[in-house]
Amino acid sequence: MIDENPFLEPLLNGDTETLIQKTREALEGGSAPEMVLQGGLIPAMGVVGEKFRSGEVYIPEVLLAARAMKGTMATLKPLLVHSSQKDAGKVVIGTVKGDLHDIGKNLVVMMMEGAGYDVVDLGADVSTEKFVEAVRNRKPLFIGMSALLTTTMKEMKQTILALEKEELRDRVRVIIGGAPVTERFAKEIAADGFASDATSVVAMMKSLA
Ligand code: B1M
Repeated sequence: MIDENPFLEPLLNGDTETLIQKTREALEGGSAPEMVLQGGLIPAMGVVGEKFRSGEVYIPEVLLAARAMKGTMATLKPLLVHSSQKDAGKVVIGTVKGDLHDIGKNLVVMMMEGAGYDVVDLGADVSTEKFVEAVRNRKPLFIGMSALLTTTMKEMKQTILALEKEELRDRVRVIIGGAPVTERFAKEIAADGFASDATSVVAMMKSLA
């Protein structure tokens, strides 16, 4: 039951300290870090989103929740990122232009680093030009794009078209994700891969290798 989610109240209150405390308690109680994230923190964030949509909470609360989530991810990161090797290949990643949502993208980065990828994180609100420049100069195996808004998903297609125009498309595998993104959309824009969550992203990348 989501009401029993111990992370929801501190998240709604933007209370980073209590959220970290609850995270530690769950870990000490034997829950795996992946479970704490997928089964607790992410669903709680989903509830914050629902409450935002229904007008029960406003932008400042969502911002505070996002800050608390980021603080807690720093606690989880060393447990999720097991590998210090960086030999799986290079990835350039970012949240697309016009989109400031970066919590999910940061989780994806953690999982990639944990699997030994050398990740160049361009951050959020990344323009097509910046992605193209990074592919040209950094020569990654993968380019990853994240979008959380239905209005910014189109930027993914723009970037793929720009890579084609610059004759760089064949040099890199394009992978995409984010809450409104689907497998079907990925096919429509001719991306190479799609993952619905951070835990499946690495398996998807390996399947493309
Ligand atoms: Co925004 N927001 N927000 N918001 N926000 C959503 C996305 C929304 C669904 C809320 C709602 O209405 N219920 C809605 C979008 C509606 C739509 O487009 N149809 C929305 C809106 C409308 C907005 C604003 C327009 C609000 C306004 O200003 N009126 C505004 C836009 C700002 C902008 O970007 N230009 C806005 C602003 C914000 C904050 C800044 C306050 C904050 C973001 C803070 C930050 O990220 N630094 C925020 C937040 C926190 C959310 C919600 C509540 C939570 C998002 C989140 O972090 N989820 C969100 C509601 C929701 O999603 N339920 C909402 C947790 C995260 C772990 O999941 O990001 O899905 P997610 O990532 C997953 C997967 O998607 C996947 O793996 C991740 C981990 O499992 N994944 C990938 C993600 N990227 C991937 C890439 C991959 C592979 C997998 O390969 C490369």
